[in-house]
Amino acid sequence: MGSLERQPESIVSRQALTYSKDTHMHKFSLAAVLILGSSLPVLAQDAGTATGTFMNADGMEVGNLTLTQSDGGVLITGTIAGVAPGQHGIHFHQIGDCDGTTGFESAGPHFNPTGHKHGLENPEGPHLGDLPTVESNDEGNVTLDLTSGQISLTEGDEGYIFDEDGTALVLHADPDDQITDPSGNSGDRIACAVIEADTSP
Ligand SMILES: [Cu+2]
Ligand SMILES: [Zn+2]
Repeated sequence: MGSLERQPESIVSRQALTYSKDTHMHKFSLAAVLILGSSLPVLAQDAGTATGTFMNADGMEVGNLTLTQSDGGVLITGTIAGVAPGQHGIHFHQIGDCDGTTGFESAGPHFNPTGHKHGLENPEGPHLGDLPTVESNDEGNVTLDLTSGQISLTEGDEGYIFDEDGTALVLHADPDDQITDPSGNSGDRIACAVIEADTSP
């Protein structure tokens, strides 16, 4: 019977994998090298990057960021200075507009193209713009080193951030509780960076 033959198949293949693990790994790595080798020029062209400059509400430059698209998501690196020590909420917001005179309300709500609720721990969440909290050290410096599997620099992806009105990365005064809609009780918006696509070749 088909089902009887099919069922042991997975067991057999599992055994085979254990039995000839070295052979399999060898094949996999060979394949990986071949795939990587053939697509390297394409990867170099398509590897998206973006940058931004953080402003505080007084309009002073307080930091910068770089976004780098990779297979595992978008790597977010950068620094923000002059931030009270402790945990702070940080999110991508829907509009690429950082107007300090509005307390950065100009950046709109969290980036949320899928219509979910706020928070990485919210069963009805998260917003695609939600991120883990970041920490400012005793000198008041935040070092950004995060990866988001939710946003994308690649057009056509669900989390593509370069929609018509752009996107901003916003740092808050308070920690993000990761569940309270719509912004995790993270308080005032204290720094904001408009995300700009890197168009250099
Ligand atoms: Cu926010
Ligand atoms: Zn959110």
